[in-house]
Amino acid sequence: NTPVANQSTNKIWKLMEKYLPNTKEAIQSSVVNHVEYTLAKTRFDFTLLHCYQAVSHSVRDRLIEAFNDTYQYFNNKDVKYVYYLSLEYLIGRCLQNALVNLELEGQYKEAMLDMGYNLESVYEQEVDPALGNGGLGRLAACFLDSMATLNYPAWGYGLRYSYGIFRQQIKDGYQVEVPDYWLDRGNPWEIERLDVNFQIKFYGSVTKKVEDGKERTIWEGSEIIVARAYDNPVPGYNTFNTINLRLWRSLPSSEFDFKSFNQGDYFKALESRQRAEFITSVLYPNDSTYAGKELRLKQQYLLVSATIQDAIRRFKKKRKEWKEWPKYNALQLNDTHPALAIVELMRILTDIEGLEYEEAWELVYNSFAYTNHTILPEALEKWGVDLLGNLLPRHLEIIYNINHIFLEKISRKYPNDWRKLSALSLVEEGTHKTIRMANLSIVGSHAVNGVAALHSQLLTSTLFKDFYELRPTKFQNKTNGVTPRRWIRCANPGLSALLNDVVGSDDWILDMDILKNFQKIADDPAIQNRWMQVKRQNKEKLYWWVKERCGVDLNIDSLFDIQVKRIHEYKRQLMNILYVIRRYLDIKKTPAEERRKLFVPRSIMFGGKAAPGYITAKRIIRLVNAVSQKVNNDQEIGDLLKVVFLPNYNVSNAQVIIPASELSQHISTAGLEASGTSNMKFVMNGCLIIGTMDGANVEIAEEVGEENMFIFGARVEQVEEQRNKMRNSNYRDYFGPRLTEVCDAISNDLFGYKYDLEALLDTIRNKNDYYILGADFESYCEAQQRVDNLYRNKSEWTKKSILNSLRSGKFSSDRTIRQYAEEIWDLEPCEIPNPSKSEKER
Ligand code: Z15
Repeated sequence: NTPVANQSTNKIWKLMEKYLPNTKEAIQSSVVNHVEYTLAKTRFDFTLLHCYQAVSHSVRDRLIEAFNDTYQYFNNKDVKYVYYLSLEYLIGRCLQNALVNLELEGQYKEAMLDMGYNLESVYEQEVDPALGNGGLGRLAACFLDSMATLNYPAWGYGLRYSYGIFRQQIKDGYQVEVPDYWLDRGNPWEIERLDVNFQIKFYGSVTKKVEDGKERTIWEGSEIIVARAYDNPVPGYNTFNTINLRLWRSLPSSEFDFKSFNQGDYFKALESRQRAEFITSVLYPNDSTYAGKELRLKQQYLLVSATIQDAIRRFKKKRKEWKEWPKYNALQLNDTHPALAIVELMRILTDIEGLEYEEAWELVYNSFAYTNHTILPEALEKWGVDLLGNLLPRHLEIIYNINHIFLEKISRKYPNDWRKLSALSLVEEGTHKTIRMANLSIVGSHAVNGVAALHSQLLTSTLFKDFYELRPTKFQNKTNGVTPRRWIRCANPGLSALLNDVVGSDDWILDMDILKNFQKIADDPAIQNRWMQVKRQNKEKLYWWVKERCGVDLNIDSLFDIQVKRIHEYKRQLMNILYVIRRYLDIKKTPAEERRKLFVPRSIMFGGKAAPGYITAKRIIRLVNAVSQKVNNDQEIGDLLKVVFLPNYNVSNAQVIIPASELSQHISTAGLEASGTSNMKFVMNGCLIIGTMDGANVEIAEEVGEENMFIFGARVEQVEEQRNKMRNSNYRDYFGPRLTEVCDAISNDLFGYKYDLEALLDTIRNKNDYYILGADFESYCEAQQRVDNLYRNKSEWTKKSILNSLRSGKFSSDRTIRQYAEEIWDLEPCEIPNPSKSEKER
């Protein structure tokens, strides 16, 4: 594209100099303008949805001003960038978050009210973009918020799936998956970059040519498609900095097509073009399990290749010396999903840019870092060499090369240590030869981190032990965090107002640690009362949510006890529901007049999606719903016990559920939950945790005090011993009478659905209670008894709730991101001048 002549550029600059004003009148006129000119609507034909769209466009205009200024400023300052690569981003709704971060929520509320609209009902019109599965995807979204807020020069890179994670419906107690075509009402937040396109190649063949004595490798792909950029501005809080989440969409290539295949066959040609669009069509709905599908590998490579090309283009605009690459670029791999980026950068540097292997490796190694999110073997990616070699033949060659050079060094250091050699190898030999993506990620990165102290410790002592011994300084911990902007300020306005009053300002939003200075308020009866009021209002909101979606009438005064997260055996939702049955049986055995003395009324809620192919997880949902049906309709029980499955757990529902919770369950088998991040959100919102010493729970206990939580169960060191016990005994002895009675009740068809439920029980009964539910059950019941006892003392409970919240500062993702920036990325903040401080207020 030829730039316009200089004179007119000057004219354009002058015209673009001004920022949008944020007075009530200016906001109203920008909204009305969008109604008329963007939506082409009139005042006679204008719904709440149109109102949402117009308001969003008006906010988007403001985001774009900040966004353009930000990258122009970064560019002028010639800063180092971090590239965050992730196959998933669970960003949640944008409107309220943008208004809060731009500090315009008050102005928009007033402007809209004046026009007859309630801003909160406008928020409800927005779809919840759900381009992720669970913790890993939500973490990426919290990180973007913190990177923008802390003024780090950063880019998020991901995929623009047309279908996000499925919407979960419950039919006859079973999960039913409905496709989530989230773009059907358009997406006012994204900026389509028609001019940012990169070619992506697949398949084909590799040839070697000798040119003036030097061997050159050429990979010719046989399928060529295009990745197009869609930009999503991410505003920082209390700063003008606004960074970019760039999502790629796959499109057919207009120049190449799928090489010559279908020439002459018009319809076949169109079909192969449509196959190109299919690549970024759907998010794979597995959390912590590897599926090994070719389409998924295509998605990964598309993200990686487009992103590396984009980063290189940006780098080349500024400088010529490749050796400066690591000084100006840090690339963070969110799990191994984008690990091919290591290989892609090697390929471009050597095959295309002509660097020597050693030189190229230096640049790759010093710019990449890798975050591991699990030690579960079923989650570790291992691509078959047949599949990988067919789709990306040159990349497989490079991987073999990296491995060869790496193993040669190892065998010099540890001669004849075959065990070590095969443990460290990027290649797993066997009938089905595979590439271990974790090993590739470790070898290609200068830093590797786990996501909580315990998890990082387990990585270096078990899964990555041999790598750790090789280079201990490479291994780090970065305990996860969550953004207080979305998880307190947006989700819990009542608590935010209370904290503002306690602190005397809203400074806690940027510095959660200052809350520790106000711990004395935990004993203040007036504060306790207000604290309880806030919780009650949040419970009321959830009450209506549950009534509308589940048709269940909860007692607002009952203890709201919640477990929401992906359904997985290691997270032990099964143990939770088995305890609910235990409680139900105990209530039934107690004479009616004594029940209220012995049992605190509880509303026990479950929520979370099961991967569509994960049968056991789906049976757990079936059991929860079977118990719910039985218990909720038992006249004898009344409000002493209610059980609800909350359908379609997602970010926007979490924003209602978490602030309303009083007790929150994080009960994974010790050692298996890498961190958990919802535990942090619950603590910030004043919930008490019942949990095992797993993941970040360990650090939460350290911060808030064990006496303010309900900790139970086997510690990591005891888990294997418990598994062995189970293997050597009958489940009835191992379970003990209380759990055995629960299993027998299910087997005796107390809840129906015998086929599913027997199969479910078999996962723990038949000498293979891998997640040691049997071992932990009694200790879990005891912890639950402590919960009841404490809940009877409202003031003590509230005091602990307050302390949980005030001591949760460590778990702000601001702390996490600062550590990444300082200890891995070597990145400096760069704050852009804020025009609202000068020009706007005039
Ligand atoms: C995922 O959500 C997590 C780990 C994975 O390996 C995959 Cl594929 C998805 C979760 C962990 O289970 C959770 O403990 C952690 O808090 C979260 O990632 C973010 O680190």
